[in-house]
Amino acid sequence: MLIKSSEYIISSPGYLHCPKPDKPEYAFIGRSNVGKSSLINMLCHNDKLAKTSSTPGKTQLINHFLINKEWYIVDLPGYGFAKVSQAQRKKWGKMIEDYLRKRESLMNVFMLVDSRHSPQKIDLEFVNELGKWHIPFCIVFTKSDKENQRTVSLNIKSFLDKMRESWQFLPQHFITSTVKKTGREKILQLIAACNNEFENY
Ligand SMILES: Nc1nc2c(ncn2[C@@H]2O[C@H](COP(=O)(O)OP(=O)(O)O)[C@@H](O)[C@H]2O)c(=O)[nH]1
Ligand SMILES: [Mg+2]
Repeated sequence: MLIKSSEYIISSPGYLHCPKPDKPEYAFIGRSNVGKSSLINMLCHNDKLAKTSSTPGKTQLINHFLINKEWYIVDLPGYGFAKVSQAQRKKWGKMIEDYLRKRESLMNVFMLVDSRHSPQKIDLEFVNELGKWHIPFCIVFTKSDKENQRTVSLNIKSFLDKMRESWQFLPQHFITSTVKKTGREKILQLIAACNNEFENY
């Protein structure tokens, strides 16, 4: 898919404030610092679109970006930031759950996992929540350039093995690096296929 335009639209405090659900939408979520903004920028070939490395845990908003005037990318606030209070965490949880479960135009969630690390409890827990809520999702293993190939492969395998303990079928997964610019085409292909589905709906 060719990206002809990408623009920031709005930041919303909850799903009720989001733009009219008349376009297919793809949400990106993961721990803060996992590489969400960088990935969104790489997908759009637009380094100024999503803000990278802004103070983690600060923005608790649902950010909409309009791509090619026909579909949305949504940057969701990251989880797992240590300095966030219990109350804020709860508020985040409620906002995310409502958005994910109630947003009619949400076609797929891209759940980002840092490929430098062995499986983290917080990521596995979030994956299980997505399953419990019947949200379609893929996993994106980020920053694959930061560790050697062997470590990356091992971490990915361990994560998927952990998932197999409770999942009969595994979701599709992608391996990305915004430094080496890898994984972009495959993700855009999936989005293009889902966009077609939305049109035929
Ligand atoms: N080497 C490398 N660094 C990355 C990659 N993706 C993100 N980063 C870096 O990781 C940090 C956090 O990225 P950011 O996109 O802001 O993460 P977010 O908090 O999930 O939105 C920044 O310093 C990025 O430059 C990647 O694929 N490779
Ligand atoms: Mg970010």
